[in-house]
Amino acid sequence: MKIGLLAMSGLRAHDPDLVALGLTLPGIIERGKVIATLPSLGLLYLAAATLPGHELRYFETIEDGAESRELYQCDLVAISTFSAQVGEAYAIADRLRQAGVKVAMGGLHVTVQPDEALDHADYVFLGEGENVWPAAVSAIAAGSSQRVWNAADFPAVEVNRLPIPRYDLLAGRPYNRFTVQTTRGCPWRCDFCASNVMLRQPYRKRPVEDVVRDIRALKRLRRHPFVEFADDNTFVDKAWGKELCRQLTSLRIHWFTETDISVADDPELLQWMRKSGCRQVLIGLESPEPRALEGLEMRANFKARRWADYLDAVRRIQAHGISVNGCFILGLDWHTPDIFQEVLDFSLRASLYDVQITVLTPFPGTPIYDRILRQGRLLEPRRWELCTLFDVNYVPKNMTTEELRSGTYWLAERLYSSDCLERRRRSFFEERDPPKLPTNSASRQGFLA
Ligand code: B12
Ligand code: SF4
Repeated sequence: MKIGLLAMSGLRAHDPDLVALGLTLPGIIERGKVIATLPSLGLLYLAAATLPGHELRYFETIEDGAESRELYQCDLVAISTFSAQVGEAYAIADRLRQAGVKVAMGGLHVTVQPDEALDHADYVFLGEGENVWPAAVSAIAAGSSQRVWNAADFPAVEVNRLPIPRYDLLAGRPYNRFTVQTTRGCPWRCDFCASNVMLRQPYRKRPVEDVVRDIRALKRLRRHPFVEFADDNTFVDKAWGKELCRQLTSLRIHWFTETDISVADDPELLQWMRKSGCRQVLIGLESPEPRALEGLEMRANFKARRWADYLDAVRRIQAHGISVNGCFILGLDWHTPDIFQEVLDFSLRASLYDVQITVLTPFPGTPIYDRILRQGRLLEPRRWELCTLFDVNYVPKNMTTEELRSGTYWLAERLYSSDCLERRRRSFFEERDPPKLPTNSASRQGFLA
């Protein structure tokens, strides 16, 4: 079969005031340019898992959310979905099906809303794709009428046997960054989290050699790629993390990842990270106000327990020349209108190199979605296009919806102004140490033991 893989590209936001703000603020423009064009790693994994005998092509939606004409020459189109763009994805699927092209949909959104997706797709996939996809493609090619394919009915994906994502399908496209995965999932369970944890698998680390193998494959495409690890929480296991960094060092790349604050506890790990090309870690601090963190992480109250160390931990990481992108969620239950000033103050005090502010977003399938719905606080249920992390679609507990919106603009204007960017970053450059190479071999032995 001719199989098209369709990624819904670009960033999304609907609130017109916020969009206007995003177009003018240097901090937002900077980050937007950097990430807006990342390719879909999920689809590149599916491509790698496809059995020989099929022709594969990778597509991105065009700027206005439309699809390429060439997609209509495919027999089957696989679309990957997040909530914010699922309406656009359904519209494309409807058009393709009207033209006789079969459509398969998978990814985070349809995994939790399969019934809705069945109105638009011939085949709906739940969970991780690598094991279910090859069997489904063979069955579809043979004319099977099975419409729902659940990864839970197949052997679990073993991350020590993942193939190299088909980066080669991206050749000729102007990406400046690429994603590679080193781990899947996260050991924590935050009530708002809509990441890979939704795919319901435990936290898994890949063999370091396989990660290196994948980056070498990328380097055949771009000699010095900037790599974003598409992980939820990379450095849970510090010994494994050091081995990863040791092996990355020879590749001479620059990289970015998402991890939790405990990375600050291990200076040797931080040194290896810096040495191996780590430029930035993105950390979900969520709130400078401690009461809002209570119970947010449901397994061990991890975030509330770490709050007292936030300022120091950020300093320890940045002192190693690794910038921190601190993420805050605005509108958590304990937040009053004071939260905007508090985030601003904390960001300046901690000299956070980058700050990401988002509004609390009830993504389908999350505990917070069920709670807010139950409490009658969801403004427009099922308007998934508002799941952008920037659009407000619920009534906060300790402020009004309008206060949350206007407070977010107020904060964005200040945080991302040239003046504030410079103040936050000046301290980063002043306080960081030159990278030191760890000489102690004890931890290497520890890792191997
Ligand atoms: C890299 C990334 C991006 C990149 C690339 C997006 C892309 N096209 O893949 C960029 C920067 C462009 C991006 C943009 C956005 N993102 Co983003 N992004 C991520 C991140 C960090 C990693 C995604 C990833 O590569 N995962 C690894 C791959 C291997 O996993 P996967 O995609 O889930 O695919 C597997 C399965 O889902 C399944 N599968 C997926 N698709 C299909 C299709 C078929 C047919 C089948 C069979 C299987 C299948 O098989 C795959 C392999 O197992 C995640 C966080 C996370 N950890 O998930 C957030 C995340 C996905 N993003 C999120 C959001 C909100 C956005 C934006 C809406 C932000 C905005 N305001 O614009 C946009 C919209 C995305 C878009 N245009 O489609 C949310 C989505 C939540 C949700 N449920 O919808 C996440 C989870 C972050 C978060 N915690 O809130 N994002
Ligand atoms: S620590 Fe991050 S990735 Fe892990 S569950 Fe919480 S929000 Fe999700």
